[in-house]
Amino acid sequence: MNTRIVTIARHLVDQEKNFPEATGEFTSLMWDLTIAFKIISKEVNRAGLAQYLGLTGEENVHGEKLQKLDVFAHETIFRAMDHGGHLCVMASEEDPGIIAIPSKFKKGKYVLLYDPLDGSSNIDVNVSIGSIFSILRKRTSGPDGTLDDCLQPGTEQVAAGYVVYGSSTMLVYTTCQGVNGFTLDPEIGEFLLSHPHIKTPEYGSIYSINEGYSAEWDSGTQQYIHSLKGQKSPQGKAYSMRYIGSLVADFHRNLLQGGIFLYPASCKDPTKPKPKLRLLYEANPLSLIVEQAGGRSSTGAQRILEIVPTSLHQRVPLVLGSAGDVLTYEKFFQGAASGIARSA
Ligand code: P6P
Repeated sequence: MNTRIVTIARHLVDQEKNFPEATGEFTSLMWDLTIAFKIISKEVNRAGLAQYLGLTGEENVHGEKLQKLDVFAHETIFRAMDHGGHLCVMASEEDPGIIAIPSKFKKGKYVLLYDPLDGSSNIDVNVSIGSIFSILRKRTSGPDGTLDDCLQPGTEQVAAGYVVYGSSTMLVYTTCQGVNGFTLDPEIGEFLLSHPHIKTPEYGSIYSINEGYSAEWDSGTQQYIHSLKGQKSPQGKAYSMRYIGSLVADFHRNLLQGGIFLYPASCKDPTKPKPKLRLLYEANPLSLIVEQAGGRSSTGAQRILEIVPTSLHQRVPLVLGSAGDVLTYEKFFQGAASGIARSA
């Protein structure tokens, strides 16, 4: 039983001590982010009462209708982060291009990529939603961040995290020194350490996938999912399908309990596989977290974190969670693919 009261501020300072060269800039950046998440949490928890229900009528870069809370979350994170002097550039799932730091503010050495409110289609039905963030170091010369600074492989992330706005609001993040979870105590407005040193089980007994699309899956995915049904997992329990349709909520449950989340590309047109989830704002940050927690993350063919991005809103197939389950999936996926290669 963890009896110590550890705020996220204390945790950030303690972790900073592990980096002798640390200037405190990263700690301050993370602190600013937590302020934004507290503000968003307050609004998410009253969405049913506020005027946020319903659509703005506008659409984001992907043609998805914007919920007012999406816009609020996007702007809240920007306004919390644009003046701290720690960032050289930002990019958001809700914005078509890179987001420059206003010229009146000092620029810093970090890059922030974020999905302000993932799963927002669930807002009106009170299903858990989340925010996801990824932090990189600037790698180009000059003070202003560029597109190149954003298009770095996930292995270059210095930190990543998510907030799940559920029965409680939890912030889970890594600075590549393991994964820790903090629960917001709204009475005191503090994120308190509630899940230290999160490790995900090598095998789970949960698989999370939208079975409604099974006809569009590649044959490896179809064979893998079929193989789970009626089977016991190495955990000794029969596999169960759990799918909320909100990435952060599905990921968070599987991270804690073990399991595998899959969003394969649609192969409705076998010549043009069509993935849905975004590399920079969803796949990379969650992949860093799951690997830091002892799990695994891939497209089925390639480690997510090693993909070299080519565009801000690039989409990838995403299979991540318990390492044993993901490895088993990869064998099915690659076996079927090579089988296709053989018959071709
Ligand atoms: P589908 C929500 O819109 C989202 O981006 C993720 O949060 C979620 O995992 C996925 O899409 C659900 O997609 O096609 O199953 O509704």
